[in-house]
Amino acid sequence: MKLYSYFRSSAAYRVRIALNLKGLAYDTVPVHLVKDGGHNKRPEFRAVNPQMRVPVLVTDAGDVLIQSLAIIEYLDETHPEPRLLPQDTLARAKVRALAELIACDIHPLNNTSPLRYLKNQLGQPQDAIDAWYQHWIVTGFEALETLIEAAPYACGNRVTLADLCLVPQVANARRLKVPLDKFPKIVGVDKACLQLAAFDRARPENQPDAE
Ligand SMILES: N[C@@H](CCC(=O)N[C@@H](CS)C(=O)NCC(=O)O)C(=O)O
Repeated sequence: MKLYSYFRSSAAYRVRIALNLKGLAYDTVPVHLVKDGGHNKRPEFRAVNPQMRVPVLVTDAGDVLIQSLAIIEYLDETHPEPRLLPQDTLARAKVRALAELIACDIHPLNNTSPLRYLKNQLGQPQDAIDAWYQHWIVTGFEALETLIEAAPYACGNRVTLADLCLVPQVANARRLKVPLDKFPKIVGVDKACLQLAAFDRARPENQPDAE
């Protein structure tokens, strides 16, 4: 398999963890999201993903999959061990809710395109953009801190899709120096996950395109 990725992309980070947990080998195709206004905007990448975002997973059969949550669910259905979404319907809804809280409600507000728009089209200064970034992480984390179990993972004693979303979002928060002392459960889940080799190997600094 082939994963179009960028070392700092938290959406790609989620998929890297899933692939590692399931023991699936893949080649990384780095797509630099910053250099020259973003190599993701080049026609050759647009031909792969018209949305011009990473991650993109190309399966061994040549199928092209986009959107990290859809990719992870595909991997979970095709390679069920270890299961990232519980079989129990109610438990599965709870895991998806936490994953979506991060992937749909926090992450899009911190993404490269909206941040660039704030800067270039709306003329916002960097300190206002950083305040925006921090605000949406803190607001989301306040809810997440209440909802997660931290026992030791977000939804109990098994790693789930919720953890695959939480760890990359914490990495973003740390990079932007968001204070995390109000969120001991989130910090605890992050620590427990990063002790697992699959999470550690997926970290931005351990990627072939890391800078
Ligand atoms: N909802 C998408 C988000 C994908 C996404 O926005 N990826 C970011 C990197 S984390 C990206 O490629 N950004 C490029 C841009 O915004 O121009 C997913 O979960 O895969």
